[in-house]
Amino acid sequence: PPPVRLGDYRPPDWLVDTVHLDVQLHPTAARIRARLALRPNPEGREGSPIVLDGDELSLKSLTLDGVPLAGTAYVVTATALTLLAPPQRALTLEIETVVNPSANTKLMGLYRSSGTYCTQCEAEGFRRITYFPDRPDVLAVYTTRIEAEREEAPILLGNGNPVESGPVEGTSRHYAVWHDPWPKPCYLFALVGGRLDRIADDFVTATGKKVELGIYVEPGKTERAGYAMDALKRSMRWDEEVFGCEYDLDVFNIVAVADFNMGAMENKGLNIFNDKYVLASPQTATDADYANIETIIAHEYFHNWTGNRITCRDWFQLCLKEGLTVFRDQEFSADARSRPVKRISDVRLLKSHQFPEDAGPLAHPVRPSTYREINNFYTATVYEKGAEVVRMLKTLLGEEGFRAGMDLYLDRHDGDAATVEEFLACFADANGVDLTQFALWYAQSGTPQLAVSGTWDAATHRYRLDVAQSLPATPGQDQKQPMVIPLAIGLVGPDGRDLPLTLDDGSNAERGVLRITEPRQSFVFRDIAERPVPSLNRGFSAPVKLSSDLSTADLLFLARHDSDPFNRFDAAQTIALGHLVAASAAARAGSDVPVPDALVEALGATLADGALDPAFVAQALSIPSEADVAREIGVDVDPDAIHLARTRLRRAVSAALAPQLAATYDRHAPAGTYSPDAASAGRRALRNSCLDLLAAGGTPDALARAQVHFDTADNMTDRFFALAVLAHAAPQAREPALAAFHERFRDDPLVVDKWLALQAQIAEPEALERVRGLTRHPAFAWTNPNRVRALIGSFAGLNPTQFHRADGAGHALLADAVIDIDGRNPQLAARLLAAFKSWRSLEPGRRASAEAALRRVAAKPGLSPDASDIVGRSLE
Ligand code: B3K
Ligand code: ZN
Repeated sequence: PPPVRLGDYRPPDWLVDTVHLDVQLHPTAARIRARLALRPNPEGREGSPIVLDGDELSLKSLTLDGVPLAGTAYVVTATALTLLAPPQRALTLEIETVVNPSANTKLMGLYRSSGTYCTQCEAEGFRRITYFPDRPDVLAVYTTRIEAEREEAPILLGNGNPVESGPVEGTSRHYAVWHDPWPKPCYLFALVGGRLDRIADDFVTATGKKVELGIYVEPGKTERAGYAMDALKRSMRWDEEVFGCEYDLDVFNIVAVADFNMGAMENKGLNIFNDKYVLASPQTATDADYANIETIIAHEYFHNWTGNRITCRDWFQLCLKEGLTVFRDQEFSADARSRPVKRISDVRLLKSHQFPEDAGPLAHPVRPSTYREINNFYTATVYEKGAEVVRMLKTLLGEEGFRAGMDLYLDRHDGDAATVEEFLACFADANGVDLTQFALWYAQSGTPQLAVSGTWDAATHRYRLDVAQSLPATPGQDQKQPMVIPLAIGLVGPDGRDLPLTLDDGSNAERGVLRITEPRQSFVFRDIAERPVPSLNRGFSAPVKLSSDLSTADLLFLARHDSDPFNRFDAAQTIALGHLVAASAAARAGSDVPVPDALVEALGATLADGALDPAFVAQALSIPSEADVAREIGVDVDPDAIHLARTRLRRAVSAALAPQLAATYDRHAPAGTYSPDAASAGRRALRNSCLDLLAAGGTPDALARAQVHFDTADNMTDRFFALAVLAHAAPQAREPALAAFHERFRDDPLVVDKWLALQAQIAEPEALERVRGLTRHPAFAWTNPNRVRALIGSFAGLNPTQFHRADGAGHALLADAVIDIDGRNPQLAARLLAAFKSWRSLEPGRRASAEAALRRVAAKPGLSPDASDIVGRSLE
């Protein structure tokens, strides 16, 4: 099929006002009767046929206003049902289709997960349930009747509010009717039927309406849903308080399923979740799992306004709901936990996932202008960079200006299928500003680069910052225009205090933010009596790659004194990264370079500073990952050299700081029973970081400590962390620890996933055979996305030396897996394939093997559009 282009958008020719669905659940032949009230769109083309999308449907009957349609009146193809010459007036179509939920391995449309019937419609899954104009700008009011064997599916859930339910007289079946009063696009449709347990709670909204809350899980797992429920209630309150968004139905249900292509789905009033992001107990979930659950529960809930009440006109506008909703969930978590630590981890995620995407063949704008397969655009760029763009808007407009824009957006576009332009217009109108240049953030791909240098004039007490911006060429975009970049800065005086930012014209840099709008700009500050150290891009105010003329001494100073916690963290990371780049080059040449004292000093000072939040210290102790270093090097990357350099650095830091690390470890011994709250999690994170660095030294003492940590852990965070340390650093303790862990949790698939993922990440040549062997382990299933991502995804994404083995066997393993998976689940295959996104930056030998693997995938007969889109763009 030809690519879809933003510029080709046309309003729908036909609208749908109401949808009545009658769904007869059946394992292999579910029957769907759809009654659609259609009318010509006054904004569409006159006299148009009715074109309804369809995919793998079996059409059983079709009537127009109750009269069966003659075979000549319509055409059915593999992708559409077209009524050739319908009367140009409001009319009713009744369509009966049959689908096979048990054979639905794509996990799109109506499928079964461990026997439970469930649906996934975003982006284009509703067409796998019935024929429909499957596009987000067709909004209808849905009434759904679901019928099933009571024995098989005692629970029947739909969107909106429950209307009625009961037995189907004289049969073993029962039914439930749900009505959703809010018009919605079909991608937000959902139903569930199954044997599930429920935890119930309620929430009283700001205006006093009571909402019944339910979380449905596999039988026997209700005690693991409590944290998700708590996160849901906190999200509902937060959205009222921070954005004035109140919930709008009588019920809100969440269902956890074991087979799911992504994290979760925001269907109206009926969110469906990957059970990994619902189920948690101290014994089975880590602190990171709890934090993810909190964030994702919030994210899907927040979509109720940003996504559902205001949806997207077309799929090019995906960031309108995703970037904005990620921004909202980040803010929620920042309020619920430590804001600086949340910011640091969000930026780390952005740099590790989005920056490489933006620097490679899969780069695309936050709002793409063309796609072949929309499911491949649920990317770090649309989500994470999309959130950064919203954050920049807030930085530029200030707290109040941002809120005014959001209020206007929520008011002006409630009920609409909106665009990015309409979103920006609200902020422009509410603040009386022009956002034309800002809009480039949505249109230009690539990570902007900022080069900053500073000069202090002792005679005039002036300090000048010279800033140059550039944006590298990316696929399809050779020429770029300058962006507007909000650069938050500070000038830090010798005593560590921020100096006033008075520009030479007497004005102040508003809220410490410089607006970079030109290719080159200079800013002169006056009354600077002593040479300051500039703290640049504070809080990571813009998603750019910044280079500066700061010396190692300057960075060390910032690492110790910057009032901005993000830059305090970042200064030490910059020192470490600089060293690792040099050390990787040296390692490749068979030599070594000394570890900078400044780095050891910075880490030591951080460890010694009792005033710092333990969670912050844990982040600050982390040595940049191998992927971070590879990205910094950029071309001709040798993963083995990077691994060696990083291992040496960690060993050196470990040796230099061992007494301090051990003391900090001991000071943070657990007090009392496990609690997932941020403060307790922060203490565990710090203690575990100390353990990790100690073990990196490889001393018997450190490894014994790790073994004790493993043996005495009373929660999954500590147990799994210690297991990881043993598996990576203590080859002789590895197998017994892995076996003990498996034995203990063998019946718990989500925990077994951790065990699979960990083994896939061992940076030793045996990892490849181990991964192959694990694909035959009874715990593994090629059909379950969580298992596949845990094993294959972790190998390809988190084990750079072994995935990029010089002999090409790692690349071949991924290609084999993708070719196999693609026949069943194209979305999952395409996701895994994206692990090749930085293949062009590898050294020539590995580049050749990556290319060969990609070409082998490309040559597979019958490759899905999903995989062929990724492979095509990767090779372009
Ligand atoms: N909107 C869904 C993602 C759907 C992905 C479709 N391939 C989850 C989310 O972002 O909230
Ligand atoms: Zn989302």
